[in-house]
Amino acid sequence: MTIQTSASRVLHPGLRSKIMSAAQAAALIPSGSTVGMSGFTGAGYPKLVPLELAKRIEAAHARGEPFKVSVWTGASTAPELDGALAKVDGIEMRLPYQSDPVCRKRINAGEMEYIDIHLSHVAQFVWFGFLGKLDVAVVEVAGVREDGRLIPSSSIGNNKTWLDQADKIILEVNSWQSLALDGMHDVYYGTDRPPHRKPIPMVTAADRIGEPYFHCDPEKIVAIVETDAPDRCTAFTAPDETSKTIAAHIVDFLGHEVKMGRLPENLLPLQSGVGNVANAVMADLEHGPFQNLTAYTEVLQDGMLSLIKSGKLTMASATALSLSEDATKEFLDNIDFYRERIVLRPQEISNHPEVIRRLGVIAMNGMIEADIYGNVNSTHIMGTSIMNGIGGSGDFARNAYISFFMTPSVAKNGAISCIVPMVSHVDHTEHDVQVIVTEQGLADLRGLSPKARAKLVIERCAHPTFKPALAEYFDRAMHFSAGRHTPHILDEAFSFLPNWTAAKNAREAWKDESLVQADAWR
Ligand code: 0RQ
Repeated sequence: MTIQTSASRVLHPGLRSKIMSAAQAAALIPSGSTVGMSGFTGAGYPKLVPLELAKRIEAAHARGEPFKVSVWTGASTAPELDGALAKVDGIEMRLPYQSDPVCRKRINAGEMEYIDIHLSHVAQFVWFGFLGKLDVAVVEVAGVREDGRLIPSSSIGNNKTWLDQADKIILEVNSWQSLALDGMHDVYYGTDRPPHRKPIPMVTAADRIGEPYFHCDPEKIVAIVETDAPDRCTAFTAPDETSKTIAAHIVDFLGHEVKMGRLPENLLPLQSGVGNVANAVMADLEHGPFQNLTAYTEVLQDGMLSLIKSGKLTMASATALSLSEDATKEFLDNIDFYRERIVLRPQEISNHPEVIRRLGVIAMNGMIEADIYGNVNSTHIMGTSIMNGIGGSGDFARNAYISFFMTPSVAKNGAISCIVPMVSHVDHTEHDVQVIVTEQGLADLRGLSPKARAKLVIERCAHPTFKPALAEYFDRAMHFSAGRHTPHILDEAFSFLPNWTAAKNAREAWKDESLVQADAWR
């Protein structure tokens, strides 16, 4: 990481005087501020100012002074932002999606507040005033034009909103980001608050409805920091047998839907979520029968890039790139090719329910667990600890043409079933989930009642180790449940969670003491 001194990308003459070091810029962020930072799935986050802010926070804490900020982003960032600030216990409240291990630890230890919001909601919640005031924006851009407009970098996320809403703006102008990104973005300024909202004029994934640059009031810019640092690259594991089998089930199912006349031959725009399984599905489509595919997604991972390279995917709309080191090189080496085939948009548009519904997106997202009735948990381990967050999965699932949720049938080397009687946390209700897929098989839940769903999910998706116990649970629920629409035995519904019996016994033993502790907590 170096501070650039020559070949500055700050072309606006009036703004050159605002160039300073990251430490000087970080000194402009007071304790207690709410800071809107750029960054989405490891792309386009500020690389220097958060590190310097973390140093200031650490020094303040060493002097015994309190110092924390609240951090809003597009989605997950990187160790230089979430990791560095969480490490020094510098984050009061974080929203929306994060995936940093240090943040996760602090959130789950109860030391850091976290609000997990649908990604499409964040910008509008800020305009509506639901989340309070935004004090500072720290936004990475690829350049500042002579006219003061900003060239976005490798993600857009909520940057337009942060630049609009913040009192003060700190820009990181990153010369690692290719200037050939110029023209790949489509920043839509037509959104408004109800009752003045107009339809979003987008009818295909390829439509450009905005402009390539951010507007920004130069008076609000208090600092510009020049950097030359790479995005965090995402390491994907090569698709394993489980992911490949899940992918094959989905590709077969899509073929069947084409045959039945429910999907066109080139399908409908694809959305693919985060993680290895989602990446594997994209890789499998490359060898599948479909041509002239399009994508309307939020994050573009390696699998999708390679689908574009192969010519099978002709156009992809997203809000961010999330690429491995090899794929980043491929992208940068051939950026003119990819600029014609990728549009990056603000996340309020990439994830907009109206557009997703109109285009008929095919949504494919990972999950932690599903229950036999089709409710899905994407975010929590054992119902109480956060993994990452709901991200955009809810934006897509509820509004998609078909919504898939996929997972290996077991986790932790087979110790935990990912198909359970009742999910320990609900992100996507049975009403938003149409197809559940594991390597065991695929359950098409469309048009099925809860009991028919349960039989199919157990039959098609559960691992053989857990299938008999699930079937037995369902049989007994049919017998003992007070209501037979969605039969359950409520005091057993979570019994598939690991260490359930041990935890229950521990609670029993703790009962008397807990009364004293519960009073203390109140
Ligand atoms: O833990 O890393 O400690 O081994 O959960 O699981 O199987 O590696 O799956 O990488 O596909 O991620 C849901 C987390 C899946 C992701 C989730 C443990 C498992 C492992 C990860 P380890 P895998 P993936 C648009 C869409 C929400 C946001 C979203 C996600 C770890 O897809 O964050 O969809 N989704 N956004 O061992 C205990 C279980 C478990 C379990 C898995 N039942 N019990 N642990 N694990 N199942 C993009 C954005 O919004 C940005």
